[in-house]
Amino acid sequence: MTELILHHYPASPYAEKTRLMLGFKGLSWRSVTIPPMMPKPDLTALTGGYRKTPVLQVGADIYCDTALIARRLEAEKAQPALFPAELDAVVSAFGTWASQVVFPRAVALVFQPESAAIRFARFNDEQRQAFLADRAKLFSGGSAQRQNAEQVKHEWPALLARLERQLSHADGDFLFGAPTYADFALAHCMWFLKGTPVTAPMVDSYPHTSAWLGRVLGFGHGAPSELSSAEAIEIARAAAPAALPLDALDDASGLKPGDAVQVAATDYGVEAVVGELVFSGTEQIILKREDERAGVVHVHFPRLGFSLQPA
Ligand SMILES: N[C@@H](CCC(=O)N[C@@H](CS)C(=O)NCC(=O)O)C(=O)O
Repeated sequence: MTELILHHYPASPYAEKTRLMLGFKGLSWRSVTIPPMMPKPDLTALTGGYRKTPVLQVGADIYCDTALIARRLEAEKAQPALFPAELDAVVSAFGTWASQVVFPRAVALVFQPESAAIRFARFNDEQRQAFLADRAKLFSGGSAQRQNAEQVKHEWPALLARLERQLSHADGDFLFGAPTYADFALAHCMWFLKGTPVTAPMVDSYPHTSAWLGRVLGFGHGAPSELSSAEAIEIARAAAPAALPLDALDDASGLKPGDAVQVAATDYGVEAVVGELVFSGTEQIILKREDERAGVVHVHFPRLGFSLQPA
């Protein structure tokens, strides 16, 4: 079974980034709705503990982190390209900047009290406390720093003025001419801000950025169809992992295929996944693990931003 299965929830910005990339590529996919906070037993049966949103499943192969998911989508369908060869370094670097600089600032703005009050209007006190406790745990132990909303308001005009200038250029329909990964890596931050009337002006006051966002959101989500998490686990169990890539590296850590290892994000959501190292390449690390419910799966992580250590 080679269907693309996205484990996600509607309000997740990184899920929106992925849904838009699926739309850009015109792909069909299965949609599994996951909880927005822990516990996520059906997701972690597949990932071995990685809890962030979204996760892409293709049979018994599980892809963590949207930077790697984007490259898996490119392998699924090469054109239109997210990473044109002549722009790979700049487009990928822009994506890292959007994730590390813009996204945490958007989070601080969205979770400032006036905007959080609107966002959490449907939550009761207990749910609100549970959500805040979950996010505090998500951000403990990693390198990511939560941003201060007042400082972000101070910085925001500098970030947006540069975008405005670039997007007002004659070729400014998208960041680098034709649409690339960079557009999707930034658009979900702006989509997140558009989610409440308190933060929407942080985008709406910038006409070129607003028009660009409209174009990126215009790609839509491709063709999703619902799937239950139990069915997704069954699909993993029934499938065998795909053949491993051939371009393995000698890993700088000295770790070799067959070694028991652990892989963890270094920024936030740093719980480690333990398994057998089966592949270490320039872009990705693949672990094999066996799960009671999902059977043998290969879990794929980006090399950048993830640590690899002996288990
Ligand atoms: N670097 C990750 C970031 C993903 C991320 O931060 N996702 C948020 C939701 S947008 C998350 O996992 N929040 C906690 C949760 O969903 O449990 C990626 O690119 O996939």
